[in-house]
Amino acid sequence: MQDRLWEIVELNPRADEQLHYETLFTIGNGYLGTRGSFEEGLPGDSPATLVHGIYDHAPGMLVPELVNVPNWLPVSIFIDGAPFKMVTKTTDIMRPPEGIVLGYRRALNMRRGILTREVLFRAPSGSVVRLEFERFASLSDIHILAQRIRITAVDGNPHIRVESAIDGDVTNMGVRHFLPEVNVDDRGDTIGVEVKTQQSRYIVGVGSRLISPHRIQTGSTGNRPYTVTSFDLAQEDWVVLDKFSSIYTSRDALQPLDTAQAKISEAVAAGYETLRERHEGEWATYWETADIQIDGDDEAQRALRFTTYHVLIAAPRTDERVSIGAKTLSGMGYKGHVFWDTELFCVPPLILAQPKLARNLLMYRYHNLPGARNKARANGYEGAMFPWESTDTGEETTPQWSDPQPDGSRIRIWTGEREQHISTDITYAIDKYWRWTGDDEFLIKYGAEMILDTAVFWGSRVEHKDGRYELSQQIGPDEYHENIDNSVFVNRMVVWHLRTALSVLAWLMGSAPADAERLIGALNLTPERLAKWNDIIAKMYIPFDREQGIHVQFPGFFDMEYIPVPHYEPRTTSVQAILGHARSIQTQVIKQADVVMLMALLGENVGAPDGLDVRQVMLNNWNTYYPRTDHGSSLSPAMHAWVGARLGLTEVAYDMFDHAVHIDLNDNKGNVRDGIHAAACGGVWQAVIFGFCGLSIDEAGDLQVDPHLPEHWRSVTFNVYYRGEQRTFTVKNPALVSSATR
Ligand code: IFM
Repeated sequence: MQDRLWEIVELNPRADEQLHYETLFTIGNGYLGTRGSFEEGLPGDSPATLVHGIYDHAPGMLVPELVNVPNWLPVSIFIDGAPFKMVTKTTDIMRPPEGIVLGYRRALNMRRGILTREVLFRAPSGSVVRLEFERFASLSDIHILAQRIRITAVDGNPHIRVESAIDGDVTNMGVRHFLPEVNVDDRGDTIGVEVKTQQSRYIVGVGSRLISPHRIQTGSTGNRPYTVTSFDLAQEDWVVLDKFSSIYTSRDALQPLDTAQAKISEAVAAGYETLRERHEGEWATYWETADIQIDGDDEAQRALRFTTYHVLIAAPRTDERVSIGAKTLSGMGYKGHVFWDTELFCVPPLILAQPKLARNLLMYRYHNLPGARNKARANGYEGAMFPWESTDTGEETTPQWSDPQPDGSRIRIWTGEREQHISTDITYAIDKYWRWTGDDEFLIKYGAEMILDTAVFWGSRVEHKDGRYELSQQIGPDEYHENIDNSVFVNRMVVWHLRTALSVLAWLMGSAPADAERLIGALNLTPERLAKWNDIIAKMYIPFDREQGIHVQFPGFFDMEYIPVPHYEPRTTSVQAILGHARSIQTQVIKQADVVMLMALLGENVGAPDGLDVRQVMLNNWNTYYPRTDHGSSLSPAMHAWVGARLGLTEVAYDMFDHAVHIDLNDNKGNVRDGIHAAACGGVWQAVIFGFCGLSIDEAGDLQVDPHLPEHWRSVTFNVYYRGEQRTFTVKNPALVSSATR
């Protein structure tokens, strides 16, 4: 196993890059995510542990956000009385006033799900020590967090003091989410902190125990309980310290802190090596189906493993009432809210690689149907209208106003009201899950209800005008153009949605008639309603320019100022930022794949009027919209890679893929400190499998590949689940394909 292609390595730590690396080096297990902050802290750092489902709406905040829970990482090491810190510069390397880092290597091993750091450090006393840190969030037992620290005296005979703590005074960048009463337990070997969120009243218990071969002592300062151990190290001698922590919340235990402390006893009894072995075993099963092997492009290989790793650590393993936020559990961006990013970008890779995880995510939407029904009712519609931004309650949580701009003004945010395609995006994911897994039970019990009730919503939402159906005041994927009438993406996807709803209902009537009856009654699926759906399918307005042979993003789009986006290169920001918000919304600059997104989702089923060749129309669409798109959203490049590959435009598709797969690694958007771009991570997986490899289900229900690999990729090998069976593919370049069933 070549771990070089499984590792993200940092060799030269720079203060101005630490927030970026904290995000990249997040560890997690689908229950929580912990940013890669240093154990000893660093000025300006942003340590955070985010637990799925723990949201709070603090006083004065516009919307609820995921809560940063008490920090389990802190370990301070004192060498001959002086603290170890990441000091990288000094004028006197022999007698450094604060110590100095002589050598450093930090690596995230994605195959093993383990973060390590090695530091050679000279203390102010002159002693040189090697510090080796290792940590993981167990994938085999999601409540176990483990750290190992090995300290070696390389030169000198230092006195070492280690303080391991839990920090109960954490905030979300200054916003405090906990009630003032904090339960601090420093009585026994296993210290603990229990807090309660202010508005949502979730209880979070964090326990921790330091295992040292030397005597330990516990105590606390304020809301920070700690354990201390100290000893002398003779030259070339070393010591290993293990720290086991555990987190439970009132979402999963009646007494979170007690339960966490009991879990730590279990962890201590099992021992560090055993826990690590079990953890690595679980990772091996994840990678067996999630890993895509690219022969011929080591950098793409490593980067693709990185993006896949982040989807996997964000996906809830056992909990079907939580979902993946746009920035995973790796940062505070978008306040941990769940968008369409989950269903259209993260769920599809999981459907193929880890279908149970995909099912959990779809169940989150099922459990939140009441919120979607409330939203429809509150807006004067029928059925279920899912929120654009969702949290633990399933209610709409999109803020109506932006944070203050530099001039103090706030911008109105319309997406919560107008970006209604989310309901169809969810239906798309459910349909895909069903087709790939054949999980009829899910469809019958849960999926069909979501597909049908969101169809009821669209049936009540459309407007009947001049013999056709229209949808006014929408926001499509291109969010630069708000409140537009007849977005081709939305209108076409609604037609797809209603067709899907009708065929699901027909299937239910044949395969599960009692359930069909149940849903017909519960959702009031009268013959008139179904007839209207058919009428909408037949008469929906699909904006199309016959002369140009293109789908029109929305009527009036081409009347706006044309901006040649490719002329604005090189750039490190969006063209929208360069032109300014007010001007750019009056131009043809597109934020992200919109008509191109439609082509990704529907392929040739996007359709073309009689007499026109759909492939030619797709190519025309690409040639029209690609040069107008500024990829202001991280969701865009991967979708362009997918569609570009399907159209045989392999070179540009590779450029887009390369950009997308490095969005976080290279901080292409300059905001990775706020968290991983979940959608880009899931998007690149799809770009490779559905785009470059062209995997699809054919009319007969068989899997087919239709490769358009980048020129320098020799082959791509991957495993997918299809209808409960694992299938292995090796797609060769040029088009030499073999498939085998295991
Ligand atoms: O869902 C996306 C949207 O499409 C573009 N702006 C960011 C959101 C969250 O990633």
